[in-house]
Amino acid sequence: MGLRIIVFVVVLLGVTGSPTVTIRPEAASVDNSTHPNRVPETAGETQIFGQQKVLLEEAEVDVMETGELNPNHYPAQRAAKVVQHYLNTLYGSPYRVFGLHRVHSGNAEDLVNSGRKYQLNISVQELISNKTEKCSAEVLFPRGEQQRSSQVQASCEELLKINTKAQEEALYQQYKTSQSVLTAHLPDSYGHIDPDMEPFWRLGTVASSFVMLNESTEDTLYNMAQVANITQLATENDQLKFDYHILLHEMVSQEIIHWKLLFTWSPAEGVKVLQMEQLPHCHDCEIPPTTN
Ligand SMILES: *[C@@H]1O[C@H](CO)[C@@H](O)[C@H](O)[C@H]1NC(C)=O
Ligand SMILES: *[C@@H]1O[C@H](CO)[C@@H](O)[C@H](O)[C@H]1NC(C)=O
Ligand SMILES: *[C@@H]1O[C@H](CO)[C@@H](O)[C@H](O)[C@H]1NC(C)=O
Ligand SMILES: *[C@@H]1O[C@H](CO)[C@@H](O)[C@H](O)[C@H]1NC(C)=O
Ligand SMILES: CC(=O)N[C@H]1CO[C@H](CO)[C@@H](O)[C@@H]1O
Repeated sequence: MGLRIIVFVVVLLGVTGSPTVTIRPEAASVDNSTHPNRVPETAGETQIFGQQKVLLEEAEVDVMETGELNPNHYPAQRAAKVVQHYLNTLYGSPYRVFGLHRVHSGNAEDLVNSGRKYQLNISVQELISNKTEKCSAEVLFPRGEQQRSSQVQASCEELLKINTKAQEEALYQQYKTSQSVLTAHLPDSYGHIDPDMEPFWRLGTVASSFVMLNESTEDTLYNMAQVANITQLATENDQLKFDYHILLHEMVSQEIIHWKLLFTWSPAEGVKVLQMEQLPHCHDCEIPPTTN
C-alpha cells in the first residue's frame, strides 16, 4: 500500500508574474479511473497571504510515489520485482534463475491515459552463478478499462551470457523418457530441497514468474513460496512436459495463492506455459519457510 501521509495542496498565484504552480497529490486517482492528475476539489481551508492563495487539504490517502523514488520503499521494490519475473520468463531455465538483488534508483511518472511508468536502475542476480549485474529497466503498469499485464523492458546483457547448455542438456537427457510424479513440497517443512530436485524447484520458480508477471500490479509483491507437487507428463515434440502445483505468496495482502501450471521445457525452446489456472482459496496451505 502507499504511504499514509497528510497532503498539502499549495497554489501560488501571480508571484512575480510566474505561472500558477500547483503541487498536487497524485493519490486522488489511485483507486479510481478519473484523470490521473486531477486536483481534488475538496479543500479544507483557504487562506490568503498577500498574493499567495494557499489551499490546505488534509486528507489521509494512499499516495503513489511519483518522481524520484526511495529505492527501499515498496513502489520501487514492487516495480523492480516485475523485472525479475520478466527476465525469468524470457531467459530462465533449470540452471538460470534471476532474482532482484537491489534497487539503486528509480522514478515513476503518470502517463495520461496509459498508466504509470517506472524507470529503474537495479542489480539483478543470477542465483546459480551468483553473478550480479546492474541493469536499467522500465516497467509500465497500464491503466484503463482492460486490465492488461505490465509491459517491461530491461537490459542485462552480461547475465545472459552465462552458459548453462551442458547442465540443461544433461537434465533433458535424463528425464526425456520418464513420466512420473516427481515429488512434493519444495522446499519441505524444514526448508530443505533435495539436490536432485533443485533443478525442478528452479523450473517452478521460472514457470511461476509467468503467473507473477501476468498478475503483478503496482499494488502487489509476489514471491514463489513453494512447489507443492510436480507431475511429469509424457514428452511431446521433444519438450518435457510438467504439471506443477505452486503456492505463491503475495506479500502485501499476505495471501497464499494456489496455482496449477501446465508447461513444457527443453534446452532449445526454454519454458513455455500452456495453461495457468488459479485454484480455489487454499485453507490449509501453510506458509513454508521463506527461501527468497
Ligand atoms: C470513482 O469515481 C466515481 C465517479 O467518477 C465514483 O462513483 C466512485 O465512487 C469513485 N471510486 C472511488 C474508489 O473513489
Ligand atoms: C540510472 O543511472 C544513470 C547513471 O548513473 C542515471 O543517469 C539515471 O538517471 C538513472 N536512472 C534512474 C531512473 O534513476
Ligand atoms: C555470492 O557473491 C557474494 C559476493 O559477490 C558473496 O558475498 C556471497 O557469499 C556469494 N554467495 C554464494 C552463495 O556463493
Ligand atoms: C498437488 O498438491 C495440491 C495441493 O497440495 C493437491 O491439491 C493436489 O492434489 C496435489 N496433486 C498431486 C498429483 O499430488
Ligand atoms: C492481468 C492480466 O493480463 N491477466 C491475464 C493473465 O493471463 C490470462 C490468460 O492466460 C488472461 O486472460 C488475463 O487477462
